[in-house]
Amino acid sequence: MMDYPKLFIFDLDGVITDTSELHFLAWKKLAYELEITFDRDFNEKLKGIGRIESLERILELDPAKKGISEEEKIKLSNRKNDYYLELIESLEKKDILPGIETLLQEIKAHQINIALGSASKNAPIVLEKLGLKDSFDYIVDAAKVKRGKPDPETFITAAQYFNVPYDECIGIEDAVAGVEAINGANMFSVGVGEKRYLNAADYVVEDTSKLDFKEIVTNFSDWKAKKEASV
Ligand code: B16
Ligand code: MG
Repeated sequence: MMDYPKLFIFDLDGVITDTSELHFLAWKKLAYELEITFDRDFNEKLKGIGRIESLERILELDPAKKGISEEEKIKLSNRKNDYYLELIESLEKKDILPGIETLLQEIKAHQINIALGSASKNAPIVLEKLGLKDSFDYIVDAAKVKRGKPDPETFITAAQYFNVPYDECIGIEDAVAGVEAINGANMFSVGVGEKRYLNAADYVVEDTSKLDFKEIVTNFSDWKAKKEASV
């Protein structure tokens, strides 16, 4: 018998849309003003990481920036966000990653709840721009999450909102820190990207076009059965 999950929790950047390029451009502009060299490779380390923590990682690239006050950090991260907000202005429906709309429709058709578990405080604006806001039953407020990914808090917040057991939830993530967060919440983790990075995930697909409702649920159902057999 197939066991259906009670909740799907999606990451935003790298799963629903590719805002990481826009985060990169905004950070690059700020880094340039601070005379810090910042490249695409380093940007990889910022995926799924919150705003202030991302800034701190960038500042660490220049030992001269060690003494920057907390107040100044807030100012700098606000400036980066202004650049980012300008860039997301142009986001539209065609920026939704392949396969995502179909997957959302399939989940809805099975009357399963859908949540967004993103580290981004801009998540509601991004979903609005993509025309996807109504597809989500709940958006975790990143501003209220005390411990960001890899801590499971983001995913647990969504499950608690719907009052469903954690092992009845499926989380979908592209970042290593995100997969770790899902696993830490005792949920079924779906990784989107390269297997060699995402080997901790319970199920991995190479890109979003390969996210198939039936495949995911079948794998979830097997995982659940194994878990129950081992108790
Ligand atoms: P904001 P996700 C994350 O999104 C991004 O991957 C990360 O690069 C960004 O710094 C973070 O959101 C915070 O975003 O500055 O908009 O609050 O992958 O968790 O959806
Ligand atoms: Mg992500």
